[in-house]
Amino acid sequence: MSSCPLPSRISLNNHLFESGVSDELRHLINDIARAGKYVQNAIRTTDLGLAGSSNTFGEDQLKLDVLSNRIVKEELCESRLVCCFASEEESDQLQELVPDAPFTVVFDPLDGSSLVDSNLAIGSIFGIYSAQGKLLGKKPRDQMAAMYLVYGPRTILVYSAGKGTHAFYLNEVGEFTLLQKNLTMRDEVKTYAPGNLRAVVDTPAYRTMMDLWLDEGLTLRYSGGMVPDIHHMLIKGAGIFTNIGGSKYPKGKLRLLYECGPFAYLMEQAGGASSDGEKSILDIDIVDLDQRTPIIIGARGEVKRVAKILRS
Ligand code: AFP
Repeated sequence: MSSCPLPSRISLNNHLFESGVSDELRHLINDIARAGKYVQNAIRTTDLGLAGSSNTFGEDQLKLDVLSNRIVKEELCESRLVCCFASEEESDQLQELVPDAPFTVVFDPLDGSSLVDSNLAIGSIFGIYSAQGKLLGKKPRDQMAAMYLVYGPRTILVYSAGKGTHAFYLNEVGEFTLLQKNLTMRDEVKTYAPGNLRAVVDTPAYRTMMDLWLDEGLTLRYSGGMVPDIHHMLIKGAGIFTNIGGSKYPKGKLRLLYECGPFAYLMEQAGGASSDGEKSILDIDIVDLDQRTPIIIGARGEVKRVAKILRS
């Protein structure tokens, strides 16, 4: 290595290698990153119309949802490292790719479909588990890695493989290059991102929380896209995001496996916290692929405060 010039930039692959991530996991994360490039291209070039199909939750699928899902599956297949996968856009079954391969991948290929036509930032979310043992019965704490891509004015990739949470940007030649290593959440709240606000109607404690944030003069930062809204907190190093049960979504709108589990992993690796109101999201037993959970995530002290108020 002594004859190597000092790198002028740190690529995702180099960062994974230097972080001691296993070769197989490094290859898989690189392959998922490649899928993100194709999804980004699809967002910019695909017809935004409806696909005429619906996902297992009965939600209409955009052509983009279906295409993004296909893109991710192609890359997972090509990696030859994925034993099974579960996609939010497909059947509520774990689907087999390569028996005996080391990883199980769960993903939401395009989160924020309702924002696509208004050209707001959206994202892809991934959780990576060992293929050893059944997924049902594990907890999100068993993830080996988690990552997301946020497609906005720039395409950003954030991952953790258990040694901190790190951000990369897609540069002009199509390489993910280190933007910020070791994202760190301070115990500070300047912004709040309250999801499923309709729940204030039948969850008085949520209205109490809203009133507190308003009285304390916090700044509202909520786009309706989980990926950019939580990315905002991780990059700023402060804030709170909630999506709790009530009204149309008794258990909260967001899914444990595809959305809350990966973000809880990334947030806690960055020194933040997560809760379902009782315990860390990472400690919830995975009992079925489409289970939903309330989520409180962000600065540690505020997560505790919100959970306490919502329990009251
Ligand atoms: P869509 O995928 O239907 O746009 O939903 C996005 C989402 O799953 C998540 O990204 C947001 O945080 C959440 O829903 C927004 O929920 P509310 O509209 O209830 O605030």
